[in-house]
Amino acid sequence: MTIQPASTPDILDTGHGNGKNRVPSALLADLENALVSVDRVMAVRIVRDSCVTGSPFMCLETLIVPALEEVGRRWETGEVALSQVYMSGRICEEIVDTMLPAGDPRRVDQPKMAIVVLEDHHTLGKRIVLSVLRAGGYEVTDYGYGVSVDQLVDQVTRDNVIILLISTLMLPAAIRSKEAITRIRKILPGTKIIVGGAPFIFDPLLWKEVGADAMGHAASETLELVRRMAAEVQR
Ligand code: B12
Repeated sequence: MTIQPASTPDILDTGHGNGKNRVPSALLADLENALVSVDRVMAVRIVRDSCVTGSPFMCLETLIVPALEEVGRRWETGEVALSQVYMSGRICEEIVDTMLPAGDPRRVDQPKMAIVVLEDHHTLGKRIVLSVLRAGGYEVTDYGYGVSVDQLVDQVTRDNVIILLISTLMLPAAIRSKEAITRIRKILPGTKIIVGGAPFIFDPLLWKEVGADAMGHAASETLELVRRMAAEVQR
């Protein structure tokens, strides 16, 4: 299947990064096309050739994330199958793995931090956020994905986590974060909790309703949020 750059202008503002980041719409369409065709080699080549300048995070948020979102939108309209969405996600995960640095052993002095995908198997957002934090010099414990509320409360308490990042892509999981946050606050009242993922973007008040301290729209906001939270807990 070939994806046409459906009546888009030559340059797209993807909406990520305050409108500063613009990529050619043809490039996005090429990447979408490679993803739904499960053409891993082509997808890697497109990203590699178009991301030679600038930071890898910029590339992620202006090219890879919008391309994946567009594949998802086409799934919603019945144009592509779930298997194509799945393979697109897997290919993007592999690309992200090669682009973003693994943890640096020399970490900044920081409060204990952890990240989780709560009751959800959408891992890509967490992976990107984690990479941004690690690239920014933070050591972050990765609790993985599909973690239940009970498991999360146990882990956070055991590790005495001071800054917790929760990612959810499914609305039910986002709503469940309220129970996790309430229980964690009872045991560790000083813990700062940042949430993120699609449900919090769709409903801009949801992060407050679940009791979080902050929400992040994109991985690029994460470092600033974490720095702010770290400053608050160290005050
Ligand atoms: C790819 C995808 C999948 C892949 C996931 C592959 C993987 N390994 O992650 C597969 C095919 C497996 C999948 C499965 C399902 N999916 Co799905 N999926 C998507 C899709 C198309 C893209 C998600 C994605 O990876 N985006 C790219 C990443 C990088 O973006 P992101 O997660 O939003 O993260 C960014 C920001 O949100 C932010 N961020 C994220 N987390 C955090 C956390 C913090 C602390 C901060 C600061 C920032 C932050 O930073 C990231 C980078 O900028 C979305 C559609 C969409 N528009 O989101 C549907 C979507 C999330 N899926 C959906 C559904 C329904 C499902 C299934 C139930 C389908 C099914 N019938 O089986 C299953 C359930 C899986 C499960 N149990 O969790 C729905 C959820 C609807 C809802 N209201 O709950 C969506 C919204 C599609 C839709 N509109 O119906 N899915």
